[in-house]
Amino acid sequence: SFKAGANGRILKKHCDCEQRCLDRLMNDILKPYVPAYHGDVEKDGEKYNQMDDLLAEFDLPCVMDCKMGTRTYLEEELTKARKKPSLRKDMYQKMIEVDPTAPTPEEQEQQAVTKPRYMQWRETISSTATLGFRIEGIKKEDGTVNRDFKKTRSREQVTEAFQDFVKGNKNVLAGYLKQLKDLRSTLEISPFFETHEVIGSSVLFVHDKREQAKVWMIDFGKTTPLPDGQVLSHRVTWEEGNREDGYLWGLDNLIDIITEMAES
Ligand code: 4IP
Ligand code: ADP
Ligand code: MN
Repeated sequence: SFKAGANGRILKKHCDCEQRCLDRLMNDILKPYVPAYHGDVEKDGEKYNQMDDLLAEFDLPCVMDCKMGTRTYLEEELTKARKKPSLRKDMYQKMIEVDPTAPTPEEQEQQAVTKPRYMQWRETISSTATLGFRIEGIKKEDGTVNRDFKKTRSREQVTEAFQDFVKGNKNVLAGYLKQLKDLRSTLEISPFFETHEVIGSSVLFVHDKREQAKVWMIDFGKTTPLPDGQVLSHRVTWEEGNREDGYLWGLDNLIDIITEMAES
């Protein structure tokens, strides 16, 4: 769903929801933490959102995608699944590939699961439910990609994956720590963040051997504005209807883990 664009830009398959967020973010204090957005473009009959390539300023970048929050699906998925459950055979297959014993007898019978069931299961086998973030993938400087983090759940497992990602480099760790703390301070006072439910969005970590280390927020396909006047804490527990996403709670945990790594 991505294409290379002109002059150091990338094209991501268009989505109205993401476009609205990127437009708003360009006028928010979060702007430095989001890829610069350059509007939509059509290429080969397909519509794309055009944004800066965050890797452009790096020399053989190492990249990690951490999906933030304690919830990874929209509340409307629950409503839909109750009203008119759509049975997902593809999600059932993805589930048994990881754990053949995960489906209930009824699900085994149907060879299918609902989307919220799959998404919740993913949250609990990874660190999403217990730490408020999870590692989705890591690309090393040689270009090799590891997406095998579905069962990376404990603080120790996450720490080990981070350690491997930074190859124990303390300068890189300190760089990330400063960036994450700056991001958190900005999130805490951002008008955009206060008024949006941020689901399925990632923090992208990028460093290289020159020890440049930076973080950005990406992926706003499921980030939605709240009704007028409503705000979120992003830290309190989600209960159906309150739309809380646990984003800051997860960021607190991430900062805590990286602080411990930087000190040891
Ligand atoms: C994927 O599961 C991700 O959760 C996607 O979320 C989600 O897309 C997919 O749902 C789901 O199948 P795996 O990562 O386990 O493969 P994201 O886009 O945040 O990565 P949505 O549509 O929820 O964004 P479907 O319904 O698109 O298959
Ligand atoms: P999706 O909605 O398909 O999950 P994302 O926006 O999360 O797409 O992007 C998927 C991956 O593409 C990210 O993990 C990251 O590695 C890369 N990516 C996304 N946006 C950028 C960008 N602006 N610059 C460089 N890489 C990006
Ligand atoms: Mn994504």
